Amino acid sequence: MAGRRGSFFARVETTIICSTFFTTLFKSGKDSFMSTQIESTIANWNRIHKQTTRVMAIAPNDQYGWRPHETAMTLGELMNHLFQSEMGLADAVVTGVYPKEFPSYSQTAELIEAFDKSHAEGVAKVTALSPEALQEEITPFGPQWQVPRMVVLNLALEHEIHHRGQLYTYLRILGCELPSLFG
Ligand code: NI
Repeated sequence: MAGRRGSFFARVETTIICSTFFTTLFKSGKDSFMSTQIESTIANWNRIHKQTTRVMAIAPNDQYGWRPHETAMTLGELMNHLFQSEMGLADAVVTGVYPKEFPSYSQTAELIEAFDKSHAEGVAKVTALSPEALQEEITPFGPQWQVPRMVVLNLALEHEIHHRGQLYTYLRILGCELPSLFG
């Protein structure tokens, strides 16, 4: 009886040890997968930022009021939108709140300087988040859209690429000599 009970407890104990082992193994595998994914997203984010500012750098200061259509943003609004929305989305990833007010600029050189600075700050704050925190859900645009922080970070990249293409077209219409985006 004692032997049977002993083997029963031994089995329970083995099961507990094994499940703890596999849970730990699975969790560390998941964490290292997330860390790799975050590192790759940050590397992409830095690359995209460099390409974007290379295009922004040729925007003429004296054309900030120009727009290709009466319903479209002006060049100045589009340039500031690129800078402000990245700042806001990076802030939202970290704090869960999209800010209401942003600085704005009317000169390309100043705007890029501010964008480089806010980008570096955003990258540092996002990099400091743990893989668990990046999977936590937040509602920066209201309760109807509840998403993990990581999704908001990916949205920042997607949004920048979208508006960068728009800026590229603006500058082409304005007759600017465009840099190549890749390479
Ligand atoms: Ni936008």
